[in-house]
Amino acid sequence: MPIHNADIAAIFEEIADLLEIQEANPFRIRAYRNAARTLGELSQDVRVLVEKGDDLKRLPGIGDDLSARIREIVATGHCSFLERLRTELPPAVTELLKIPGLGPKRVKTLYHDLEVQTVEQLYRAARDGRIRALSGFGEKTELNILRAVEAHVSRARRFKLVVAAQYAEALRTCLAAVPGVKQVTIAGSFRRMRETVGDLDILATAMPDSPVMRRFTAYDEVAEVLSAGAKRASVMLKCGLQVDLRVVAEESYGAALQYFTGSKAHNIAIRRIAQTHGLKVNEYGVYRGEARIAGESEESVYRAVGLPYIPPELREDRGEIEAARAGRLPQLVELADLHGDLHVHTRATDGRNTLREMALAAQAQGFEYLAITEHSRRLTVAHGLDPLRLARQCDEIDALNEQLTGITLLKGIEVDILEDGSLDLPDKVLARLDLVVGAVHSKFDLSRARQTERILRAMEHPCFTMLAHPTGRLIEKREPYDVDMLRIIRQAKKRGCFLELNAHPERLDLLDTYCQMAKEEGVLVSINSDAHSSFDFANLRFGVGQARRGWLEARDVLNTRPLAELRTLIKRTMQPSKGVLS
Ligand code: DGT
Ligand code: CA
Ligand code: CA
Repeated sequence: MPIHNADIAAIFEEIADLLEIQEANPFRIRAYRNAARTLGELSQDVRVLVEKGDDLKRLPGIGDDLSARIREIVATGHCSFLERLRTELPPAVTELLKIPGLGPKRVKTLYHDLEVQTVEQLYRAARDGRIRALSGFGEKTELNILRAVEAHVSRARRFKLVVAAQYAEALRTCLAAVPGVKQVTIAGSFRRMRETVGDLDILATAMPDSPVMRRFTAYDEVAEVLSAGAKRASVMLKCGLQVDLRVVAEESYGAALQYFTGSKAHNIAIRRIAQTHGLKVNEYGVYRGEARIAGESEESVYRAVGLPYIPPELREDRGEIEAARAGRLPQLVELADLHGDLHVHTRATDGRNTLREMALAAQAQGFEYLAITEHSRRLTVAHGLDPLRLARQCDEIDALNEQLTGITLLKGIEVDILEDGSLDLPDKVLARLDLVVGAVHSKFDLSRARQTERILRAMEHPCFTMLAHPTGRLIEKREPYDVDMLRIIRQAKKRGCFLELNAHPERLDLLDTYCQMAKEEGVLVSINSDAHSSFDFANLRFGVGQARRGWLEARDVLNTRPLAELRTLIKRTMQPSKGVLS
């Protein structure tokens, strides 16, 4: 049975939860959580790394113990340590930890004093007023628990794109290898590169005698077959992700792909246009009366309604149809357009690889330049750089640039923007660099006015080049902080600086709608990996997907520029002579 990163991550999360209920050593718990995060967000399949004999310890947060656990899971599909822990506690207890407001301590009390082991039992205990009597709970907590359980049960689970991709790509490979199968495409929100995916919608064409349906419902990771017919089936995977498969006739493939790619709003708008032409569009084709006039390709569907092909990432009914009509569709940026990356870390702070390793990995991506942007001293958890260590790294970069050919390292920093908008390193230190990437890593909950002022002030600094992950959101974990993004974008315009689109799968920040805003205001966006290891460059594809959803063309993206042009653009932001240093 193929093991995915997300499976291992889930095992490690569960281990961390169980250790927490047992009140184990906090460092040990954190090690499992960090490892789960690393795996959950990694683009490469860990199983493949294991099979290739790669050293897993090169991954962030993976030491000897965890590396051995991963090998065991990949080899056997099981984790003996987790199994031992599970026998020590009732099975549904970890589910209780997912209820907001319930930590391991409370779960322990509920379990020991009320014999609450499942979410249903928790709900009943709260409803019947039995929880308020427990020490450390009270009536208000009980009510909060009741509300949280209701919300928990009704919330439809969504999957981060990178996680959905791990399942989708494995399943596509499997289905494509079934005899008689011709085409397999993952449609739906996955194809539109939405940052999260509700379920997977797979479309296939196959010979009539192909066993594709049987193979699909018998796929190793299926937990439950929800429905199964000759042409369509739905399954629930063990990880909780639902997958729908439809097998369509070749002549309808384009129409079905167009229909199941969505979005629903886009499809409705397309059908309305079709009606004005006296046409009918459905998943089988485009019809004039009884006659089918298009449907074998998506292009043919759009052509039939008088439109050029619209790329999936734009299909949200956010102006793409009007733009298509007017012949003003953007020529969307592609991964191959990138000439470099302007935000990465190395072993000097919380990254995994050396300068040289990162440089070579960037070169293997086909990049011409790579900016090294470590954390600054304030971020002590990441072992941020002080002026001395930064100066030493700058010397190392100079020396390395002498040796390397075909790739140029740029000297940068990801400097903390402090609460008052000042930067975490002295001006003189910043002035020596090629670029300064500013980031908010603290005080996320300031008022909108204060958070905006803080960032605007940081951008006033004569050495400020780029604002990293501008809203600070972590998908499904932390809401964006409250800022006036239009003012920030206008400040960037005024100062000639740039906004980052951080391609880390948990960030994808700038958000797509703000990309559009930046483009309209004439501010260039830089698609950066924020790589903490040489593997992380693979995440750039998700950043590019987000940029495409934000209508960005190559010319709207800073790091599509060749090095010489890039240098000119970033030099303009570094104006120490005009500022404090003069
Ligand atoms: P998701 O799964 O929530 O991330 O989002 P989607 O966009 O993948 O939505 P899903 O899986 O419910 O349906 C897949 C596509 O099928 C959707 O993007 C458009 C099409 N579709 C579904 N329901 C309808 C509908 O009622 N009308 C139309 N025109 N299209 C629909
Ligand atoms: Ca879907
Ligand atoms: Ca669906």
